[in-house]
Amino acid sequence: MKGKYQKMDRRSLLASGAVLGGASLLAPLLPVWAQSGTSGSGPDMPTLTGDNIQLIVGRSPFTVGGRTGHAVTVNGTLPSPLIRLREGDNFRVAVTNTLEDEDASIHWHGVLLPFQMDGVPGISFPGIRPGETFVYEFPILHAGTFWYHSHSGFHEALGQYGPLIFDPAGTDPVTYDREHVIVLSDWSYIHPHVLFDKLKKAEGYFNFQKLTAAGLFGEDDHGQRMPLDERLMWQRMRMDPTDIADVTGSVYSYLVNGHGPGENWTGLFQPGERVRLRFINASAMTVFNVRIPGLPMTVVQADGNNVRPVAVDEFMISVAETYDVIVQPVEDRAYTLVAESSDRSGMGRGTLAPRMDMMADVPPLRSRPLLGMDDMGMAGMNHGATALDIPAGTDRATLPAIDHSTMDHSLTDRGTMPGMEEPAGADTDSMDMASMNMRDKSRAPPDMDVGPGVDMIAMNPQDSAGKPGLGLEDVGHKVLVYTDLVALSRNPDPRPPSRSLEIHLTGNMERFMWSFDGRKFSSLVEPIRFARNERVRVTLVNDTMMQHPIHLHGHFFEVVTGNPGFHPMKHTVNVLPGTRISFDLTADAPGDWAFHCHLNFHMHAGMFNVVTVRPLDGQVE
Ligand SMILES: [Cu+2]
Repeated sequence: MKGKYQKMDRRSLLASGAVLGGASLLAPLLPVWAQSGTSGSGPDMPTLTGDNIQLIVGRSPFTVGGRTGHAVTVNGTLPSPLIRLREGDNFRVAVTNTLEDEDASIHWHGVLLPFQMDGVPGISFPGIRPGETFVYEFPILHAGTFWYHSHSGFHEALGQYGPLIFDPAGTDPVTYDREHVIVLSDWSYIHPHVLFDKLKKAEGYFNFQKLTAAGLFGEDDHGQRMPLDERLMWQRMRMDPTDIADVTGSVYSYLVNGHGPGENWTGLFQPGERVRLRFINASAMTVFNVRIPGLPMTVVQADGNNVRPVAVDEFMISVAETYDVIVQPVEDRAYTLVAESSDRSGMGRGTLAPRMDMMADVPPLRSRPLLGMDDMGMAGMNHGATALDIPAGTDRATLPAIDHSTMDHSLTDRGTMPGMEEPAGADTDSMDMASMNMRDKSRAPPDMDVGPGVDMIAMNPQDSAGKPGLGLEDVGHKVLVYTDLVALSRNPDPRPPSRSLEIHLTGNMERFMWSFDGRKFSSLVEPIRFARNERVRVTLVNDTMMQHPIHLHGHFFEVVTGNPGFHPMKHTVNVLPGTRISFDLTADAPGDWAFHCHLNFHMHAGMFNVVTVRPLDGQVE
C-alpha cells in the first residue's frame, strides 16, 4: 500500500502511448470527455482505468478565446483526463513529473486513503521532484464524484485539475440514462504569482466594480441604492461592499470543461432521458452560481456522498465542492448551462442539446450582490431602537447619520487616517458602534492571535447552514441550501460529539492576510490535534467579509443541519461572510492531514493548518 518513487525514462513512457488518457496528439488539447459535442461519459468512452494508470505532469499550451497561454497539465490536457474506477478496486496511479525545475504533486480530493497517499508536499509526502515518478496505491473504499489536482505551488491555478469517478460496487441508487462531467474553473493569462502579488499590494485590485468616487456620489445604480452615510462607513473602514471575490471576470475566463463562454461546450442528450450531471468546481478562486434556465435540477449527491433527491432551480457551488444533479429534458430543444461567478463579474457557459447545431438564449449577468451588515457578522444587532440587520429591499436612507469622530482603529494601523480620532465614548451612533465593535479585539476568543492579521471579529455570527449564498437571497426561485441536503443513508457514527472546538477564519482584507485563529500557517504553528476515533463538533466562525470553502483532507464530516443521523457528509464546507457553521467529525483516519481554505490564494497566504490524528497504526497511545 506504500507509495514508491521510481525512475522512469520519459521518452519510452511517451512512446508507449499509455499516457495519453484518450486524447490524441492531433486532437485539440482536451480529453475526450471534455470535448464539445460529447455524448457523455458512458462505459464506452475512453477514460483512464485499470490498475496501471500513468499520468505525466508537464507544461502545455492552452488556448481559450483565441489566445494561447502556458498551462500545467496532466498528459497534455486541460482539464486533466477522467479517471474512472470502481469501489473495491485497487487504485494504482504512477505520476511522473516532467517539469524542468519544479516539484509536482497530485492530491485526490475527497478520497479516503492512507495519509501517505494524500499527495500534499511537506505534509503527507515529500513531493515529486523533476524527472521522478511517484506511485500512488491504495484500495478504493467508497463511490462517488471526486476530483484531483496539484497541491504544489500554483499548478492548480495553472490548470492541473481533473475529474475522478468511483462507481459503486453494488447498484447505484441514482438511476440515469446518460451522464456528463461538468468541470467548472477559472483561467487567467496573468500568471498566478503576479495576481497574488497584486492582491498583496492592493486588495480589491481586480474589483473594477467597486464603488468608485463617482459611485460614492450617486452616479451609478449602486451609488444610488446606498445612502451616503453607509457609503462613508464602508469607505472609512477601507472596505468595499462589492468585495465579493478577490479575483474577478476582469482577468478570469470562466471555463466549462476547458471551454470559454464563446466556445460553448455542448453536451448531447436525447429528449426524455434522465441525464446525470457531475459538477465539480475546480476553480482557484471562483464560487459559481449554477442554473439551467427552463430545466429543474434534482440534486442527488454532494461531495461524493448520496443525498435524498432535492429539486432546485439553482445552486451555489463553492471552490472544491461537487454536486451531482439529475435533469430530464423532455423537449427537443437546447438549454443553456449558466455558471455565474458569485460576484457576477462573469459567466461560464455551456449548452445541453439534442444536436450540435442547437443553442439557447444566454441570460445576461444579474446585478452584483452588495455585502451588508450580516456579512460583517452583525446580523440582528440592536443598538437602542435601530436594528442593523437590514432586510433586503429596505430603504437604507432611513438609517441614522454617522459621526466621523467615533471609530476604533486599535486593531489596525489606520490611526494615521486624517480626521479620525480615538472614540470619545459619548456618541453611540449605531453604525459607528458597529464598526467599532467589529474591531474590538476584546471580543476575540482567548486562543486567537489578534495582531495585524485580524481586522475584524464577527460580533454575532449566525449559523449559515440554511442561508443561500451571496446574491441568492431573493432570486425568485428555489436555491439549494445546506439544510436541504439529507444523507441518503444513516451517518456511520451515532455517537454524540465528546468535545467541541471553535476555529476562527481570520484575515486582514486590506493587506491580503489570511489565517486560522489569527495565525498564518508555518511550521511553528501548533497543529490541530484529534485523538483517533474521537468525535468532535467543530465550529468554524468566519471573522471576515469573504466566504471561505474550508476543506479537510482524508475525512468526511457531517455538516450540522438540524437533521441528526442524516447530516450531509462533506469534504468541503463553504462559510459565508460573518457567519458560523458546524460539522461533526469522527477522526478515524490516523496521520497528518491538510486543513485549509480552498481559495488558492487564501491557502497560499496562510489560511492552512495541519490536522493530526493519533495514534498511528502500530503506535501506542
Ligand atoms: Cu479563504
